[in-house]
Amino acid sequence: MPVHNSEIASIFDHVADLLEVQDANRFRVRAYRNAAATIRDQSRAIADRVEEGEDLSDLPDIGEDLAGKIAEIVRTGELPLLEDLSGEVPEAIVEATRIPGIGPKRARALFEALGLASLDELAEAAEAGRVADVDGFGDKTQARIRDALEEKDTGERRFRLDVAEDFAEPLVKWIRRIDGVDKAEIAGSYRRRKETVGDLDILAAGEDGGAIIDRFVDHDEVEEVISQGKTRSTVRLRSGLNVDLRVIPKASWGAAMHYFTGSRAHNIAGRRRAQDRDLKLNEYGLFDGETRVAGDTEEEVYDRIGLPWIAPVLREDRGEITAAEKGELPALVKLDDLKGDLHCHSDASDGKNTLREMAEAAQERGYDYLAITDHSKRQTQAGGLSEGDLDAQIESIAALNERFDGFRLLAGCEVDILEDGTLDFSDDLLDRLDLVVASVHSHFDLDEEDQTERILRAMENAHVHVIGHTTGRQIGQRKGIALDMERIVKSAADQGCALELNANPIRLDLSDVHCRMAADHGVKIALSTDAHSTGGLGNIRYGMDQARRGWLSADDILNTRGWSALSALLARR
Ligand code: DGT
Ligand code: CA
Ligand code: CA
Ligand code: ZN
Repeated sequence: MPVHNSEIASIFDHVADLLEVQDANRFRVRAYRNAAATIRDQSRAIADRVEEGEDLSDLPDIGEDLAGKIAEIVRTGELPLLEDLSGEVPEAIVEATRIPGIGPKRARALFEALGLASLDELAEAAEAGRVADVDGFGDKTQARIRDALEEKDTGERRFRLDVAEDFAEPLVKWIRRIDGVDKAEIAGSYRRRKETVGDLDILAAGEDGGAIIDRFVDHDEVEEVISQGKTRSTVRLRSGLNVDLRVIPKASWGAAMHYFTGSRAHNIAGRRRAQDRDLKLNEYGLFDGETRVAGDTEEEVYDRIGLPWIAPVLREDRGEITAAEKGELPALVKLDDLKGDLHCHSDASDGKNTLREMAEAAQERGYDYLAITDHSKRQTQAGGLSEGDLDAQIESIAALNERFDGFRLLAGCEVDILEDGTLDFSDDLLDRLDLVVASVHSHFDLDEEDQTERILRAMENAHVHVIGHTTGRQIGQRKGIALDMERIVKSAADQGCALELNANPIRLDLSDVHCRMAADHGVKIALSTDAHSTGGLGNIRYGMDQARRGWLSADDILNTRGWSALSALLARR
C-alpha cells in the first residue's frame, strides 16, 4: 500500500514533537520539522520516487540519514525511532503541547508536578483548580487549558483540505479504474473547497452498484467497512478519513452531483425553487410528476429552475441564489489572473532557497514579479534579518534584477508587529523597500481591544502595504488572535492598506468569510503563499480556492495587476 506524503510528514512531525518534549537538541528537532515541511511541499508522491530509486537526499533538508528513514517508512509504513520515542513519552503530553501557550517544556513540567497520565486527568486538575497551584502556572493558563480541552471534547474530527486531498485524489483515480465505473468525482465540502472536510463524498456512475462497491471496500487503505449496500457504502480509511461512496445511474449524474455537492442549505433553497415551479428535485433528477425533466448535467438542473450554473465554491446559501437570479454572480478570480506573489522567504531568513532560485521558480510559474519578504530582526528563531542584512539584500535584489527580462524581484520584508503595534524596523529602512508586509508573530494572548488597537496602529504606518496572516490562526492547531474584524476592515479601507489571504493550507488567513467582508468594504486582498521554498509557491491554489469562496474577483486582488499598476497603487499609500 503506497504511503502518502502527508503520512511521512506527520511521522516526522510526531518525532519532532516527542523529541521536543524530551528536551532534545533543538537542531535535531528542527531537522525533523524541516524535513516534514519539505515533504509536504512536494507535488509528487515521495513513495513513487523511492520506487524509482531517486536520491531523496537531493531534496532540501533531507540528508542521507533522513533519506534512509523515508525509504524505510515507504517500505514498511513505520519508523522504529517513532515507536521507541512513543514508549518513552506519554502521548498526552504531546497533545497538551497543542494547547495555546503550553510549550513542550511547560507541558512536561505540569504533568510531572501533578503526576498526570492523561488529558482527562489534566482536565480534572484544571477543573479542580490544581493547575494554578503549580509554579509558573496561573489562573489564566488554567482557564485556557480548561477551554481548550472542552473544545477538543466537542469537536468532531475534520481534515484540512490539503491533507484530505493527499488521500482523496489517488483514491478517486483508483475508483475510476474499477470495472463498470463510467466516471467518478468527489462531491461534498471537498468540491466546494471548504478549508476542512468532515468526510469525502464520492460519486461513481455505473450500473452494477453491488459489484463496484465490493471492489471499493476491498481497497488497501480501507480499515473498517461501516456500511455496505448495493448503491452506497461508508468506510473508514487508515488515515481516519471516512468516505461515502454512492453509485448512481449515468442519467442521474448531474442531479446527484448537485445534491451531494451541497451544501445542505444551498440544496434546500434549490428544492424550494423547484417546488415553486411544481417540480420535484432530488438526487435522481428533476421531476415533473413521474417524468424526469433534467438530471444528466448540473447545468440542466439549474437551468430548469431558472438559474445559471453556480460554481461549487459559492454553494453555501450566502446569497448566491439571489445573485444568480439577478445575473449578478461574481466573476470569480482564477489562477491565470495572478501576476505574482507578494510574500515569500529566501534562505536569508528561514526559507530553503536562494533569491535566484525563488526568482526562477516564480518565472516558471509565469509570474511577472515576486516579492521577497524575509523576517525582521526580532524573529531570531526564524533567521530574522538585521538592518545590515536587509540593506545587503536590497542590493542583491537590484543586481539580480539587472539580469532579468520581463520579471522583477521586489525588495520587501515581513516586518514584525511588536506588542504595542510599532514595527521591528525603522521607517527610513522600510521606505527603501518595494513592498512591506507587517505581521504578528508574538503576544498572541492580548485581549481583543489591545490586539485590535495593535493592528490598527500598524496599519496607520503608511509604509505598511499589507497586513500578513491577520488573525494568525493555524487550522486545527491554534485559534486566531482576538480581533474586532469589522474595525480592522473599516480602517484598512480608510487607510488603503491591503490584507493578506495567506495561501498556506495551514493558515488560509484571512478566511473566506473575512475576505468577502474585506472586499465588500473595498479593501484589496494580497493573495500570497508565504512560501519558504520554491515548492511552497505551489500552495497558491489553496488560497485561490478560499478567495473564490469569498466571492473575490480579479479586481479585489492586489497581485492580479502588472507591476506598473501595482506599484502605482502601492505608492498611493
Ligand atoms: P462535511 O463532510 O462536514 O465537510 O460537509 P459536507 O457538505 O460534505 O456534508 P455531508 O458529507 O454530510 O453531505 C454531503 C452533501 O450531501 C451535503 O453537502 C448535502 C448533501 N446532503 C446530505 N444529507 C442531506 C440532507 O439531509 N438534506 C439535503 N438537502 N442535502 C443533504
Ligand atoms: Ca462530506
Ligand atoms: Ca458524507
Ligand atoms: Zn512569512
